[in-house]
Amino acid sequence: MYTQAMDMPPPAGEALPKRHLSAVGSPDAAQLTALQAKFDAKIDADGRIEPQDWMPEAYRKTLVRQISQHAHSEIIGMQPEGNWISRAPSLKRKAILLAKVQDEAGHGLYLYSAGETLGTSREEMVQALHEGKAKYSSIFNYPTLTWADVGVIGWLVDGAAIMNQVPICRCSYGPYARAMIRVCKEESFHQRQGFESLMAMMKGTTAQREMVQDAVNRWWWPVLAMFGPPDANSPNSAQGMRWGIKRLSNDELRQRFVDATVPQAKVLGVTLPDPDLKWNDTRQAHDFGEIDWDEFWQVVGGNGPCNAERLATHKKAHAQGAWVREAAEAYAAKRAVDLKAA
Ligand code: FAQ
Repeated sequence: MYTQAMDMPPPAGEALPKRHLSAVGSPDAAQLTALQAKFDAKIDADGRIEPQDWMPEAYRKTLVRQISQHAHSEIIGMQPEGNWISRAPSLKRKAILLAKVQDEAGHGLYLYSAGETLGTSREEMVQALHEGKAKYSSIFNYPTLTWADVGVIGWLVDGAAIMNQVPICRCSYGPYARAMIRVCKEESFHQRQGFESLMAMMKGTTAQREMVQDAVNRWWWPVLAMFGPPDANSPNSAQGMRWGIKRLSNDELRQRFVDATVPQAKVLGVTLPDPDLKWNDTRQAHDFGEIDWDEFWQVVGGNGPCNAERLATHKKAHAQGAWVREAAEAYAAKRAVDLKAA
């Protein structure tokens, strides 16, 4: 990621390095047509677009939107589970949870780096989050009421995240695709630890089993909504798929997730809270009930149970970390002077 981050277009307003000029230095109409044709051919051939390549502005903008929102989700997503680090039931569970939450921070950082290769700084991305211009996943606006919620986040939320992210390993934009490969490996560990933690509780007391079932009841529907609106109401899908950013549609991923999760729920011994959930022999897939899309849009619009708290916590932590950023900048400036003098 670091080498990719160095190989990025300069910030807005700064001169382009020479190697970019032939590709993007005020091309005339004929040059633009040729650049577009080259880009389209690469997409059609399932090639990778790299930061130094010419790309249509709309492609760049879509990637910055999706990658920055993905990064914000990883960072804000640390909060619901982070809330339980000091209350984990054993040293072993605490160590696992600490490692998992730190992994999410790492994912956020890879993703901000991938976003920066498109010419938008991390500062700009964070500012857009704070101003409410950039979204983050709806799922992180729900509270973690009991220890079982931590296991359910691992099993279902990380499970859904993997289902969505594995196809992004083949995304047409190289830095995003490569970041996803490592992220998916780590998410896979997260999913397994969540399942294992729930399994331990299911083998415990009646009260523990009830706690797991209650958490599954509360998280199941918001997890299904995580995949985004139905394909018919997904304004970004068609173009995202044409560009090879999205490989599978929101509904296809949701269906795959339901089909993969039903047998896991059986092994665990929990009931998925959907009376309409049943195997459809004709479709060779599970039918399932209607998602509450009004609730989803309320949460996406900032009115979920924890939206205000999540954003306020992020803003506070960002302000408290200002001295670290200032110290890093001062050190970098000093090193630059030292290197010049050497
Ligand atoms: N929440 O036209 P589409 C994780 C928005 S990481 C909020 O279908 P698109 C790891 C969407 O942005 C979880 N907003 O959009 C972890 C768009 O609004 P915009 C995050 C949503 O981009 C685990 C509008 O609705 N993963 O969990 C949501 O083609 C445990 C219309 O939607 C990613 O970000 C939503 N759920 O498809 C961390 C994966 N869904 O931007 C900690 C990468 C849709 O036009 C603990 N992203 N919207 O204003 C994607 O795959 C896509 O961006 C989708 C949405 C599928 C999320």
